[in-house]
Amino acid sequence: MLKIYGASTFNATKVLFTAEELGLSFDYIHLDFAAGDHKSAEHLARHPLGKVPAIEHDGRYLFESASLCRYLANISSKKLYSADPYEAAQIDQMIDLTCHHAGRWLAVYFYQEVVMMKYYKKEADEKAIAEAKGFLDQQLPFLEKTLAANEYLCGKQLTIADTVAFPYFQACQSTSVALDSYPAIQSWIAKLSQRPSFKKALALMPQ
Ligand SMILES: N[C@@H](CCC(=O)N[C@@H](CS)C(=O)NCC(=O)O)C(=O)O
Repeated sequence: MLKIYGASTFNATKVLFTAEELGLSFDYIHLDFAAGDHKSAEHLARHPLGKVPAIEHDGRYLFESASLCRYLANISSKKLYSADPYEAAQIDQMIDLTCHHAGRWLAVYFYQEVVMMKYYKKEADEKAIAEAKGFLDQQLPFLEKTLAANEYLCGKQLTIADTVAFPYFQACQSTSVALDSYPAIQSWIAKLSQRPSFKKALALMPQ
């Protein structure tokens, strides 16, 4: 039995998108941040920092979105991943690059322009946005070059590198991140947005 605990965030979207793409059967439990569900003793047993996403699989808990996606692929005969150590490492390096670099800076835009401005009605920190833009200007050209040469981030097949990276880009469509000079990234976003698995994942979470 697989249970996925989440909220309407891009980290939870990564796991739901991966689970849907793998065709796994699971229950989704939506935590209400406003009610403090994620800081309850019950949830702290699943995630020691009281965050989402987390999963329960056959009575055992795991957390950290990219690790969860990798775990789900591993229990699905390595679908969306690879049994070959070098290919698996290539997928892992793309996941690390998106989570620790490009995704991290896209998350700054999302936090400042969506969470702070739209949700909390506060001023965005322009210095933080300028810093994020500076790093994205260095990092997005690499992803553009990769996607101009390949259909997906790690070649011709969709992998967990895509299901982990894509939710950052999707979430940032409602921010001022400028992707005009990155046509290959834009067509990858358009293509992944249309996947039935992604639509199903989004439909699970109140937006
Ligand atoms: N690196 C973690 C980040 C988890 C995280 O920060 N989750 C946020 C939502 S995106 C959260 O639960 N925030 C609530 C809180 O920290 O109280 C992952 O990828 O799972």
